[in-house]
Amino acid sequence: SAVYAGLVLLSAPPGGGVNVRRGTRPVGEMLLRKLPGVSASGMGLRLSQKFVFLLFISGLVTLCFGALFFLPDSVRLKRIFLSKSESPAVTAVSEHGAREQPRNAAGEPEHPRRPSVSYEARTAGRAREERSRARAEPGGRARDHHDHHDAAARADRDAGFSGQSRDAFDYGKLKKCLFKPPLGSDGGQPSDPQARERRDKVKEMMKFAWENYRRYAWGKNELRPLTRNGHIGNMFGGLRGASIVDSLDTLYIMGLTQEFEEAKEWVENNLDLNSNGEASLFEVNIRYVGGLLSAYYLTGAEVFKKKVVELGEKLLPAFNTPTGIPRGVINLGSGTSWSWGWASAGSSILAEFGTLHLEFVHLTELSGNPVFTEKVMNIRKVLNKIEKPHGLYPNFLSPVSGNWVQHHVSIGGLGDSFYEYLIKSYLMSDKTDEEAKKMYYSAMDAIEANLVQKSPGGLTYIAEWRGGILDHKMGHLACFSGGMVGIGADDGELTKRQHYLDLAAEITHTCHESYSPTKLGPEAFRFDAGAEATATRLSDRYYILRPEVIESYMYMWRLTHDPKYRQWGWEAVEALEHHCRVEAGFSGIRDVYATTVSHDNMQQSFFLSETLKYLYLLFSDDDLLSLEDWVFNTEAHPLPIIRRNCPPEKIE
Ligand code: DMJ
Repeated sequence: SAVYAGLVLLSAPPGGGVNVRRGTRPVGEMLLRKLPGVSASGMGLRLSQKFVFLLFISGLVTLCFGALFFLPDSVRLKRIFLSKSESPAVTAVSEHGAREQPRNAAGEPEHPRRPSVSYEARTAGRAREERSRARAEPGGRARDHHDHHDAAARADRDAGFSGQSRDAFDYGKLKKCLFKPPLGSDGGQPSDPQARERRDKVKEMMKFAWENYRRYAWGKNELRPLTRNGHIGNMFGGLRGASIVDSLDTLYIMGLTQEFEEAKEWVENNLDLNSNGEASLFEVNIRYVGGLLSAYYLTGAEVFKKKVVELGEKLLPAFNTPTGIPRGVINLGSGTSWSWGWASAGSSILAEFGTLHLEFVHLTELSGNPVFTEKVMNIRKVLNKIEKPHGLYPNFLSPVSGNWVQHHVSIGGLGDSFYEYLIKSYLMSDKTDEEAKKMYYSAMDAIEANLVQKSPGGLTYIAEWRGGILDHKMGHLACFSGGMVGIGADDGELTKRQHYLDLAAEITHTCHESYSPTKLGPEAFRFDAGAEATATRLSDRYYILRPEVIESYMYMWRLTHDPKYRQWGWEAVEALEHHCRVEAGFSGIRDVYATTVSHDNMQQSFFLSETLKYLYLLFSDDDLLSLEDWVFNTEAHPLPIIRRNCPPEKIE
């Protein structure tokens, strides 16, 4: 190598008798010939010439050392020169986006190495050392309770929840540290008889949807209720049973015990993670990873933990890009990943790579393996570095250059759950993740300054932004934002808290307005050419059993206890029963304005995981999956707030 040649040259005996040769000519001689006024023997150098020569050699050495950072992690030289603790904790981000991912002989991206045992042991060891050092410090105990950035916490973060091996996650401690039992004091049974009756109705709907799935589509991803068969689709690669995994926690909280046991047994014996096929990283994460995590946290059954960590590891190759921003599609069998064909210029989608944080942090908690958290923290790092037009986050980003590809901004599809995960990351960290908090509230400022609008009829809505031009439309997906702005209200600036709560209520009201006349809402609605929250295009009039509007009702109910939210939720129940219930399940409809209903023959898995769960929670007492203890992922799977220290009153 050049370093080696340089070192040999420096130690060459007079006369240039070096032993590194290219052909028959000594390398030292060849180099010295290039320097004007220097004889090939290298003797008789003037001081200035020696200086220039040394400068050249030291530049070369620095260059070669710097180049180590660009080598794949597996290269031996790198491991010798840079111990793991010194190397960047995340997939390396080159300043110039120049680093290519390691590829195998066939030119396909290499599978990431499983972190070696010695690395895990080293990290855990470091964590233990740091913990005992922190505790030995005077005043350390008091700080333990209050300073979330102390050495012990840092060490815990590095090594996972326990700082021990991957099997050491302390489920008992987690349960003890909750403020409320997950199912509340009485399964969330409401004292109000009307709410109880309505909740029972929702439970019956879940039972009906489940039984039909079980009868006609068992093991497939979704039920086709009109044709009474199963649907596989192309979102989950070779994975199957999306409706089963998505339903686990809903069945559990509703007390549908036998159904839950069947679902659990299927996961144990039939959920095959070694499957090939194109899977959406985002969909697999929110439905499968989210569903399995919740099932584990609610029940403590090891099978869910084992499966979810295994699945999480299979998602990691998607992050092998020059920036560490994952690509959207992954083959879980081969680890090959690529971008969606429809995404402009091979870009990754904000709502996809921005909706991994909650699940990946929990994968680290359960496995003790920091790699999951490192991957999502790197996404943050890239996003924080890049300039944002008017403080806004466009929806398309190149995983190669780390630059925005298009200036389309939306709080609906393509952008939505990125914002949701910022505030939820903060809440899930027990309000210690200040970076997420800052990002969320700055994004909110930009959204309010550029996108929030009032219609001529007085409805508040969030428009889309295309390179500075507003598109006065809101998607059904964007209606989750009522709930999001609501749960973020309390931690905003003191002077803005009431404003956020008002904004949340106004958005939820607008979305409710879009739910007419069938009391079900279109996929997108507009506020131009005289439209007031109505779909003006035929192609926007469908409703596929989506949850977002009901999700906002649920949060707004919990935050305000204004009875109108329960009333609006009940309207939706009646409309679902009337328009979407068919003989063998529930189906989406093609036109929410049509008098004669036309069904789309699909019972989406998110109907079971989200729509029915949010309705059930809306009619339950607040202590069922209390917001003090749980944060819902974007597929409504509850994940516990991570407490480094138990609330004082819970310490025995
Ligand atoms: C769900 O899979 C999730 O809520 C996701 O964030 C958006 N789309 C669907 C429901 O509409």
